[in-house]
Amino acid sequence: MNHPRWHLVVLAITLFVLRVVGNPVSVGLTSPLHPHHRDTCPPPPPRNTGLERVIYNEDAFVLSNDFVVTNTPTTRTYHWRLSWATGAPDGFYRKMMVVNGLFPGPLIEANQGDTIIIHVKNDLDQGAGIHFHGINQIGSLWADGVPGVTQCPIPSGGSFTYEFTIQEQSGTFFWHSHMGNTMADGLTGPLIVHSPADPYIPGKDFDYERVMMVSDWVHQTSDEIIADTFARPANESLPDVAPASFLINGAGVYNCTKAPKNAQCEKRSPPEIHVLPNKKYRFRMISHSSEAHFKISVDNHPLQIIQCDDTPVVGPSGIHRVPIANGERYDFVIDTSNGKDGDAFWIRAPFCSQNAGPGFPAPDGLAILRYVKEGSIPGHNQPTTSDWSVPPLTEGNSCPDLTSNDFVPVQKIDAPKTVQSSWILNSALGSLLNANKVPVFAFFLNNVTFQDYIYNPMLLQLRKGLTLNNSAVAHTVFPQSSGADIVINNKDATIDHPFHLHGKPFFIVARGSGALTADQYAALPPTFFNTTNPLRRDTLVVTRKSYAILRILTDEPGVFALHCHMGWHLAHGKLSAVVVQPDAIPRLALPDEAAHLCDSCNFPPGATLNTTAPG
Ligand SMILES: [Cu+2]
Repeated sequence: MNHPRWHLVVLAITLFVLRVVGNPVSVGLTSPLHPHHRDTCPPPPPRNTGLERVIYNEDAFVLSNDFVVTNTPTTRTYHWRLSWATGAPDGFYRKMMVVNGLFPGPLIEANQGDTIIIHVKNDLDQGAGIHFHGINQIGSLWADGVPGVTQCPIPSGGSFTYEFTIQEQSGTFFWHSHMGNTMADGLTGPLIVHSPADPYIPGKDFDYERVMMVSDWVHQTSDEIIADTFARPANESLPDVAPASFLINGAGVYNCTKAPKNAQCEKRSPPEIHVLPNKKYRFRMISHSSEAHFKISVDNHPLQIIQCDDTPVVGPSGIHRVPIANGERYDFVIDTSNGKDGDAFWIRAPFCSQNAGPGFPAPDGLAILRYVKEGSIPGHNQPTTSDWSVPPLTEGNSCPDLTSNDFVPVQKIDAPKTVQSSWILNSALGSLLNANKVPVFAFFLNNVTFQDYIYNPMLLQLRKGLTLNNSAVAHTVFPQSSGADIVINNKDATIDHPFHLHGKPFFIVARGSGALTADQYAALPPTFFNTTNPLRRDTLVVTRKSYAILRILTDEPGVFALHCHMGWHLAHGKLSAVVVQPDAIPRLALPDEAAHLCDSCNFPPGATLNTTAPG
C-alpha cells in the first residue's frame, strides 16, 4: 500500500519526535500499583466462542412512522452480545465483530429524556468499550465508553451495563466501539433521538425517515491493520489505510477478481434504498468511516440539509453534494417527485482525498435510490442517470465541511462573548520508533502521541485527585465554569482531520488558514469571533494548514476526549483530553460495576496499570 502523498508529507513535517512505542513511561501515580493477585481471582466468566454468520440488519435504517415522539420519558433496555462472526458486507468474507450477530448493529431509537440501559455481554477474545457518539452523558460520564479515558475495558467473557439519560438533546447520533479501531470490524449502529420540540415535523416537513450509514470498509481486522501500519517504516508510507469498498447501510460492492486466491468472495449488486414516489424523505446520514471522507450526492435530487450532528439548521437549498467526514452526521430531506415507479438513480460517494485499494469499484462508491410504488415489485435495472454537472463542493482533493456560515441553527443560542480560558492544540504528523526501533509515522497533539493506559483510565485518576501525565496525553485543565476556547491548528500539509469532542457540542466561532500562536490568539479583538448563533456541532473537519476555534461552556465537570475520528489516526496517537473543573470530578457518579472493571482480576493475564493499547 504505497502512498503517493508521503513524500509531500515528509516535506511538511515540522516535528520529528522519537519515542518508543509499547514501552510506556511512568503514569505519575502517587499510590502504589495494585498487586496483581491472579491466583486469588475468581475464574473468568465463560465465553461463548462460537463463530457465527453475520445477519444483515435492515431494521437498523428504516425508522418506523409508528414510533411515538413524546415528552413523556421512558426507559429503554437492550441486551447486547459482542462476538466475532463471519460476514461479507461487500461480498468478501472476513472476520467481523458484531452485536447480536447484526451488521449494522442494532438501532437505538429514543426520545429526549429517555433513559437507555444496555446490558453488554462481551464474548470477544479481547476487552471492549462502547461509546455513544454525541451523547452528552450529563451525570453519567462513566458511561462514555472510552477505555483509558472513562472506563477500563469490559473484560473478555465479562458483562457491563451502560445506563444514561438523554438530557437536553435530540438528533442523529451513533454508537461505536472505542477500543482501538474495532469500530472498523463492525461494532457500530445508529442512535436516533427524537423530540416533540424538533423544528422539523413528520407529516409536514417529511413523510418518512431513513438512516443512511456511510463508511469505508477493509478486509483485514483492525488489529492486523494497526500492527501492519506500526510495522511500516516512515520512509515508505503514511499510517493511512486504503479502503477496499464503500458501504451504505452496511452493504457495498467489491471486485472479487482482485481478492487473494484463497479468499471467499461473492459478486454483489450495488446496495439499494427504496422509496415511494411523491414523498419527502428525511435521511439521517452518519459516517462511521475509519479513513475516507466522502462527498455524497443523489442524481437528480437536490438535498435540503436540516441538521448538522444534533443541531437543527436552516441551510441553503438545492445542495448537490454533502461532504461528510468520519463521525459527522447530516440530516437532509429529498423529494421523490423526480420520477415514477421503477425509476432508479445513482447515489454517489466519491472519496475526497484518500486512495482506494485494489478491487474498489472506481471511481465512486455507488448505491441506488429506487422508486418503488406500494405493492409493486422492485426492478433490477441499473440507473442510467448522470452525475450533477456542477463542480464538487471541494477544493482540490480536500473535503472541507460546508462552510459553518452556510447553516443557521434554528434554535438561536449565542456563544459566550468572552472566555476565561483557552488552549492551543497543535496537530501534526510526526514519527516515533516502533518496537523494532524502526521510525514509523504517528500523530501528535502538542508534541504528544497518546499513550492509552486502558487499565488506568483518566476519569479514575482524576477522581483520586491525581493529575494527568503530560507525556502520555496532551490535555488542558479548565478549572471553572466559564466560556473557554480551544484553538485547533492542523499543521499537516496534506491531511484533513475530523476532530470530535466528547461531552458537549461546541460553537464554531472562527476558522482560518494557517495556524494561531497563543500570542496571535490573545491579540484577536472580540469582534473577530462569530458569537451570534454560530453553528454548534460535536465533530468538525479541520482542513490541512488551517485552524478552527471551538468555544465551549465548561459547566459540566469531567474529562472529555478530543480526538481525530479517523480510526487509524486515533490508533496512532491522535487523542487529547479536556479536563473540566477537576475539583468536582471526585464527586462524579461512579457505579460499583464501573469501578470493578478496573479491579486487577478483570485485567487479562499479564496486563497492569502500565499496559498501553492503540487509541
Ligand atoms: Cu486524523
